[in-house]
Amino acid sequence: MTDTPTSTDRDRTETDATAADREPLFDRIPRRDFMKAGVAAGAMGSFAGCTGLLSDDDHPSAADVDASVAPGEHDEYYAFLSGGHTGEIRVYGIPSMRQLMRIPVFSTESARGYGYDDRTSEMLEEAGGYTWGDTHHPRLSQTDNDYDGRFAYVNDKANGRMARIDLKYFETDAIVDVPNTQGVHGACARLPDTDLIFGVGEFRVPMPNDGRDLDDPDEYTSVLTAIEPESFDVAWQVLVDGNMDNGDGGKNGRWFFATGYNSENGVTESEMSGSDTDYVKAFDTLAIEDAVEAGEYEEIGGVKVVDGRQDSPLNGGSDPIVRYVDVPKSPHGVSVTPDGEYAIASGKLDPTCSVIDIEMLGDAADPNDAIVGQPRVGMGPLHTAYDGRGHAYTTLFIDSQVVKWDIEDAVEADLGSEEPVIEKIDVHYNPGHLIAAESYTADPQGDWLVSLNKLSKDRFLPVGPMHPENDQLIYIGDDDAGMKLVKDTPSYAEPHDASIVSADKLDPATVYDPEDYDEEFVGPEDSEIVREDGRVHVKMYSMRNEFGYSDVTVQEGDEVTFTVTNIEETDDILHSLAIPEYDVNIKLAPQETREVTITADEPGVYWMYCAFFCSALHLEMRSRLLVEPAE
Ligand code: CUK
Ligand code: CUA
Repeated sequence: MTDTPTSTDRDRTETDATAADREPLFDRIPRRDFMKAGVAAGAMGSFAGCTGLLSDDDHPSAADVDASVAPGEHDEYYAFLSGGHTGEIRVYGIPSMRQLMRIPVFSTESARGYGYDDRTSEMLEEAGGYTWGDTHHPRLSQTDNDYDGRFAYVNDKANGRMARIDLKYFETDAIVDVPNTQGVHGACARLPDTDLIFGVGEFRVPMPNDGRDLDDPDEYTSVLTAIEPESFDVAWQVLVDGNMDNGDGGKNGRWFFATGYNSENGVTESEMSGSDTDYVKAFDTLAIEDAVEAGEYEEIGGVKVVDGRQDSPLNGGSDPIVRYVDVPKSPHGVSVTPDGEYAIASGKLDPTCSVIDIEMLGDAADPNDAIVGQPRVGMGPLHTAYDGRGHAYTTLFIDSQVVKWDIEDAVEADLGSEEPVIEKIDVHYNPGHLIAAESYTADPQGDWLVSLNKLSKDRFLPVGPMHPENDQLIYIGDDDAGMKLVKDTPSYAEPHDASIVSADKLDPATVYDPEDYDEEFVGPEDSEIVREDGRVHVKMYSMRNEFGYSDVTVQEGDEVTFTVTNIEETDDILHSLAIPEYDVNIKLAPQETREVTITADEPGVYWMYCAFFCSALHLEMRSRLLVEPAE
């Protein structure tokens, strides 16, 4: 198929819209509540006549594409997927779709001892002490609009937090509990050099949320939060009208875009659905920084908060700090094209995507003039990714498809035209995000795309009423042959978004560098037990197949700190210190030191053991904690 479809192509796709292999619409109605029944009914009304799709027969078979990665071979890409309400990040290899690692972020995780040693439990405690989070949008740091392999960032939609993951060690190293906000949804950065991280506040709450204005929703607001990437402190916030949803940074250091719903500032669904339009908010971050510099902020909850609401004086002049662009009701995803020219917002409740010309936005008297294209792509468009060849790929939640369309054709076509649509492929089923290789950079790779489908239905062996989701790998590297579905991958609830980066841009360490952490490295000659006033400090090493002490005796009531080093220098030889009935398991990778503090309040014998299978004598690798009863 050519880039510009002929009318014959389109006629054929429409004929196939009711192919027998499609499920009835009601079976495909989302289990999530954000597509309301009324919308679904509307979708049903327009379903028969409007949606185009290629049947699977129109696509070359997946067997034509080699996505195999032989045993022992490495993948070409890393994918970082959010884990949703597991509170973690998952690392996959692409194209194998093998899960390589999980990185706990907002929830404790015992295999890593995350939240079990003193350092990580203090980090989680200082970040609010919650035991779970809801990660949606993992983004990677960039330099000059390309991945630099240093950090990943992700939001916590549940508790209004943002976290940073150090990609040297693939572990969470900073979390900020964002003040004045509840529900940080979108997460991304100011590019080209990731010099600010943004958390997009979703739920509107009183400012500050301390008991005031409880039932006075007119006083609720939501905020965009800018975070310093190094210190991970909040730099400033901007108050806006309406809820916000997703976000993406422009490529040239100035703009940041956020979709939003509820421009009505309502609290019930019907109150949020009155208007025909909502906003894409375009934040002029340089103008905001000028306002902060000039002292035009109010300090709330310890943060400099700038007023970006529509009636704010800062939005009154010719250089408003936030431009409100009217787009059809409740847009969901927004992403900036690789060339930085357009921000594309997906319609969700409307079958179009809105193409916003970023340069025009800065100059136009009316921000709505910057909408230069609005292709009709299909039902329930949620998110858009790019291949670097001028094509956009948008997930269609209601149609259960990915649609490929031409961005410049969309700018040239009339608003609402289907002309820019090149092809559609079925996915299984109801996709949320999709991500193409390096889509968020200036230079996407254009070969692989992953559709993160919410429902898998009958695609896998049944495992009870909670089904896995289905992440599908699609090859997009051949514009003539069209998109090809290559692989189904079941995934645990629930990935929302992902970033895919070329493997050669990351350089993870394979053993720890003791210089990188504060805990004292304990070699064999450093072993000691220091006792002082009811406090016991046990410093010991670990190696195959022993701990530095074969037993440690303390008194009931002692506060005992273990500082334990894995002195192995060999890759992949992990130990841990697990203490039964004291809720302790700290992971120790080669050259890693961790500390954990317990109160020895139960007299008895406790077999401290190593939980990683480290050698043939792994089971023998243990030590006794002897807690003597108080007199
Ligand atoms: S997402 Cu967070 S509701 Cu479409 Cu970016 Cu899933
Ligand atoms: Cu060390 Cu098992």
